[in-house]
Amino acid sequence: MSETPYQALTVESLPRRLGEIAALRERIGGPPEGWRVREVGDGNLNLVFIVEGAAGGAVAKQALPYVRLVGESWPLPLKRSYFEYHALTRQGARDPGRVPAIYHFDEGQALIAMEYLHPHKILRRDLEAGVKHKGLAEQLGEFCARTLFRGSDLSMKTSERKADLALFADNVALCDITEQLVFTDPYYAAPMNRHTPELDGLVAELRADVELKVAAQQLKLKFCNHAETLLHGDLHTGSIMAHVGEARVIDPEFACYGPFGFDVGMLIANFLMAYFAQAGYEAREGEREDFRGWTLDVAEGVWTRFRTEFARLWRTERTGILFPKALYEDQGHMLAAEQALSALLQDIWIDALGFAGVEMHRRILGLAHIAEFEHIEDTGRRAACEAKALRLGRHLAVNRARLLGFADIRAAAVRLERQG
Ligand code: SR1
Ligand code: MG
Repeated sequence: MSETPYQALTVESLPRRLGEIAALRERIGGPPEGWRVREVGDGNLNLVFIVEGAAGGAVAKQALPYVRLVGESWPLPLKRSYFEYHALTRQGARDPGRVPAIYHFDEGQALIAMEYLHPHKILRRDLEAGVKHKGLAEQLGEFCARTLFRGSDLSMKTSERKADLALFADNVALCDITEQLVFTDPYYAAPMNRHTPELDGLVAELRADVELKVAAQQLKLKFCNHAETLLHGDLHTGSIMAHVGEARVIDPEFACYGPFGFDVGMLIANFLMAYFAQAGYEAREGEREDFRGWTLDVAEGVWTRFRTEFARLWRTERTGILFPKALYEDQGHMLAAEQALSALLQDIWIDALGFAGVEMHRRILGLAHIAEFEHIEDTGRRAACEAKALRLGRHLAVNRARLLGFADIRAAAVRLERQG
């Protein structure tokens, strides 16, 4: 495929074009003309095909030269596929088995052929349907800790870390989306924004909130300038596929170097939004109480498992240029190393809360919304759920340095939920 100029795949052209690739022919099996192909992309950017044959299946993800959600009026570089490929290979090495295996990558066609995760479902759909998953918080917390710790100067050889910093620094267009859509657009009437009409009053209040705007820009400064580790960059519950007891992380095309707290904060925000969305699906008040509580447990569990695993890696794998053991353990200064770890985790916690706050805002006020809220048909009811998330988001962003532990977040969320 690499000889031919870029061409978007179609259900019809895919068997002929991918059938030329030996690794895929073997994986899928049978003659390509007999392959069953479906286009299933429901994300904002790309084409995604599921291809099945006699021996098994594969997923073919191809970037389009524009933002699918908006159309050709918003061009977007195909090179995002290259960043996704490189992020997947690093994440696969840093937390084996948690991301899909790659079968084939074609940079010219902006195409990654990878493992078909079956019968896994996009986690967001289960959060809407009220389906729990065992071990979710633990697996996601570990994924964050392992990929973030092992992609940083705490772990990597400095020459490799700097080479990766340079490689991912070129992911300009996707970083620009995050910079704009997450940190700026929600806080003024930007052209692509939209919100549920019943929220007009609260939206005006938030956009006039100077403290909140300062917090959002402080967080943007961190995102743009604190190149601490390789981020997934878009770690929401639509970037996770789950099936009984197993979560897999997909879609790291927004990968870039950024602050430790970003992925963790985004993830926590998405479970907090799922918490507030539950009331929109209750035929009888309180019907989803148990599931609602579980979404908070997962948000908390992500943070606690992240912290535990990060601490374990700090103690056992601190081989990079930061906080070298030569200065601490080798001098008998174990306590100082533990204090440095606690201080770093505290900084990450504060950042994560801030990023969680702005993520909750942009999913309600910006361009890219989430299904759990969008599928609540009654707009009055939807707005009531969204308003609680907006208020908690504000609390997290503005008061992030004053919130001591998850108990504070839980109490604030429950209070808002009970206020009705
Ligand atoms: C224009 S892209 C909008 C959003 O979709 C992606 O999934 C990212 O979350 C991005 O911010
Ligand atoms: Mg995505």
